[in-house]
Amino acid sequence: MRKKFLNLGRQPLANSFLPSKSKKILSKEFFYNLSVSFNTTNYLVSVTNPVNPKFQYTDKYAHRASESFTMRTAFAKIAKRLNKKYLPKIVMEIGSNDGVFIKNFPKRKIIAVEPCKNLANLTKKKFKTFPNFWNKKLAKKIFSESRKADIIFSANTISHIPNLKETFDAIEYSLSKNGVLVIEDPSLLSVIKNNSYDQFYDEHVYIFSALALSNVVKKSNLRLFNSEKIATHGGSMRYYICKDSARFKNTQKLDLILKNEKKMKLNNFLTYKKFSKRVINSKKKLIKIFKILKSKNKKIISYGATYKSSTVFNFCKIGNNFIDYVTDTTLNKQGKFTPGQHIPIISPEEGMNKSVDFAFLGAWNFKKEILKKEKEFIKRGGKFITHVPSAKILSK
Ligand code: DWN
Repeated sequence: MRKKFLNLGRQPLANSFLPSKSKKILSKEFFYNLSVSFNTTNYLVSVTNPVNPKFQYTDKYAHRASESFTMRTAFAKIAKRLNKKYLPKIVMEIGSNDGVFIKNFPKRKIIAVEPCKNLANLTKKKFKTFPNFWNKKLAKKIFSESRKADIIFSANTISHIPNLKETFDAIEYSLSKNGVLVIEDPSLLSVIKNNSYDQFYDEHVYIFSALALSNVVKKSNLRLFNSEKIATHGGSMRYYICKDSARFKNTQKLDLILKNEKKMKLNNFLTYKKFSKRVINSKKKLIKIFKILKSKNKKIISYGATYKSSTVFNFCKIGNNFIDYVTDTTLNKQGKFTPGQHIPIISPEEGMNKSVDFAFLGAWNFKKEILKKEKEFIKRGGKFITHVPSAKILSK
């Protein structure tokens, strides 16, 4: 049974950066009610009413995974590790974005799957890319009984696909006998611990726990055999999954992770009810900070036009009332307006000037990278605001 625990209100699609604020554009903006539920049977946490992926992963998809140094380095590192450990002949990535992970393998081994046409067009010149949604039909087109994948990798994508049964069935078909599926997605435990409710938006249909994922993959004759915590995106998990009958033994590390999730009561609805109360308090505290700063005539901007901040801004009703503009390094976000609240997005070169007093960390998951980059801003007295793990002005 699914039980609702969090209501994040009327929300736009987090990827719907508007080209202008004309009446025509604004009248077409799509909104839906974003709420989050817990499944008391398999412990899955999911968006209650997912949006049809066809409206989300279009040829206007804005996010480029290569934009941060942190992610470029993290993907190069894991690609090297997987290559050394499993010696794959064929590597497939589901949701290859701009190729930041898969480009680290020799071209002859690569199969990329990316439904956003603008992104697939970027990588198809460099290696084999299927501009399609991942499903059984595509799996059968790519693979056969004699041709299977030794590694299937997918970062921040499986959690975006509503139909998990079909997704994992198609993966089971595509994996070689001892092939390994490696997925990375935000960690539910980190979300609960950090009050990072902004990890919930239309694209994050699921925020997985190891407990829930192990239940889900079983239905497709797959087995979660290992898992590790990773630092990316404010706390993620890397999961290793194989066919039921594959040679891999379940690791002690996985056992400990599952035990800890039970200790932290991720299998208990009450945990989520309590989280929901903390989210409401976080909202009140953040609005209070903005109001105080505005009453002192401080100039506030936001740093990183993230999808996550779309949830925060629309939930807390933070728009041009508090924030002058958002800076982002991604060229195709610059010159546009944020979803729902319609705050202009400009380049950091233009935006991080001397007039700025405070910058809200929309990309709080890259805090370390950003603080290092923005030493000048901090030196002249500029301060960052965050809402994770609690709403506050950072002292440094
Ligand atoms: O799962 C998803 C994650 C991985 O990426 C997607 N559904 C969509 C997207 O979500 P997001 O926008 O919340 O992700 P990021 O990676 O937190 O976005 C960071 C944004 O901040 C990018 O637009 C780049 C920008 N940025 C910047 O302007 N200056 C990032 C850094 C590090 C910087 O210094």
